Amino acid sequence: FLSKGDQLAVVAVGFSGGQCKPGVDAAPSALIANGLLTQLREDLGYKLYHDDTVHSYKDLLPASDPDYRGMKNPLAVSAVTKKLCDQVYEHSKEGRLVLTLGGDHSIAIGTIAGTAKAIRERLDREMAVIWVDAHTDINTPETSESGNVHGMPVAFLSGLAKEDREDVFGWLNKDNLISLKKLVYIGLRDVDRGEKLILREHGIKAFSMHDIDRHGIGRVMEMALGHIGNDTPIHLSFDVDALDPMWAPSTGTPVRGGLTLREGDFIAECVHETGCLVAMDLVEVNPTLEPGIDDIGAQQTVRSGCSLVRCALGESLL
Ligand code: HAR
Ligand code: MN
Ligand code: MN
Ligand code: MN
Repeated sequence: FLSKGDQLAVVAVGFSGGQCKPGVDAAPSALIANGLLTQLREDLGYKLYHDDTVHSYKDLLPASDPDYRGMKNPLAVSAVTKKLCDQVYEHSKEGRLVLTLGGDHSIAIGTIAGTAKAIRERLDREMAVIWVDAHTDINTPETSESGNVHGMPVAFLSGLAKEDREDVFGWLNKDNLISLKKLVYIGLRDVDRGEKLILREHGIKAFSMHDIDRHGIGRVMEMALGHIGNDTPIHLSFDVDALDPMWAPSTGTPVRGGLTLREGDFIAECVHETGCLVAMDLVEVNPTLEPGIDDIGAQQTVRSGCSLVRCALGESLL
């Protein structure tokens, strides 16, 4: 009831400027070449809104983009996410479920800002975010040790990080922001010191791999969804590096000890079951990073990514 159940907008974002490794921009094409859109259309029965382009936003990229407050590519990431915010907002406002294929995780600044605003206007509700990741991506420009904006999206989206300059995320309005009370992390295992302080200070709900080992993924999902509460619109932001490198080796910052693919799929299925999913991001697939031989690692990562999306969109429902 939160979205028009059969209408799915797909936004393909070939952008890698939130971090330093090229290749994550090739993910949307690789996911689509693996048959993802056909599966969503033919097997799952969605009516797709997709313009058959992978957006690279070349016209938005500045000629020169010096570091600002320690952030790398600040103008590019800001301009691209602002445009993406508008695209996602337009779809979400129409009641469509929005699937965004990244790209690195900085693009969530655009997607979440877009849905948060649309859901406020359309349903007068504050949306929840389930962030599935090895990382918390909640560094402020000042706490970040890397300067990579893909480690900062949650800080900008929650208002923890603020910037007046319009061309460096100053375009983010109060309408675009989310509440830290309605944020839940799942899959964490590589959290910076400064980020741990932020989690503690704000009492942010977080389930690490340790919690999943202790309680099992079933109980963790009960607790995660219980925290959000019934009938709350959910934006699922899924970083493929939440999966163990065995299932997703081709990603920029792999961390050992992650989710099995089945656990990842289960998370996605549980979110689907709520009936409250309004948007999903799948990010950080980098088919050009190949730690194995031939293409097997990249292929496995792409297959895993497709599986997560299909599960979130209802594949396993009987
Ligand atoms: N915390 C580190 C940083 O801020 C690493 C972040 C890595 N992020 C991702 N997305 N791959 O989750 O740079
Ligand atoms: Mn498009
Ligand atoms: Mn991430
Ligand atoms: Mn990550």
